[in-house]
Amino acid sequence: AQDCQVSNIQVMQNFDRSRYTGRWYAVAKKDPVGLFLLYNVVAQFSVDESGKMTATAHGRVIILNNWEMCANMFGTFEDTPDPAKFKMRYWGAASYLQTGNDDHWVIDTDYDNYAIHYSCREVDLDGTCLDGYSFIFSRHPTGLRPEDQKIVTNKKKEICFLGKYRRVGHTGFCESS
Ligand code: AZE
Repeated sequence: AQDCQVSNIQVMQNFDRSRYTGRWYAVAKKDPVGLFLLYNVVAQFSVDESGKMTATAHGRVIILNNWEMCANMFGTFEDTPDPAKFKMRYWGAASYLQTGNDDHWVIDTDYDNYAIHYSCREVDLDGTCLDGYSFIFSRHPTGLRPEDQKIVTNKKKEICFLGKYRRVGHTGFCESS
């Protein structure tokens, strides 16, 4: 499916949220319109006793008046009929950070090395994504293993975001917050 229709995007089959838990380093991102996490982006996924998925994320952001800071963010996930598609409600530890309710789709993951995340915020009249974002996550802060790069490139193409990603660097700067 490469017609770029959001409704045709293939997601991870039989997604297992418990294997997805733990720490993921963002190694690349496709930005949405507006403010977004810049670099040092690390996400931590958990599943509680009732099976509900939650996450925290931290990363460097620049807020409105050019102020650069580490953002501490929280997310809760609402299940949908597709186990790899969630609705994520998110907010920041500080009020001047962002809040929202975004789609959160897991496109592909091997749980141990890489994961491809996708979120379309606004679907265009023709069914393609007008405003969306995506993270490429790795279990390793140093990046993707060479053997995973081909898979990731193919998936970027499938979600029609190929060529729209930037690398996400890691200096460890927001880790202690
Ligand atoms: C995500 C996965 C883990 C939980 C969360 C995520 C997204 C966070 C944002 C944060 C934006 C912050 C801004 C602050 C000024 C997808 C990494 C919460 C989208 C723009």
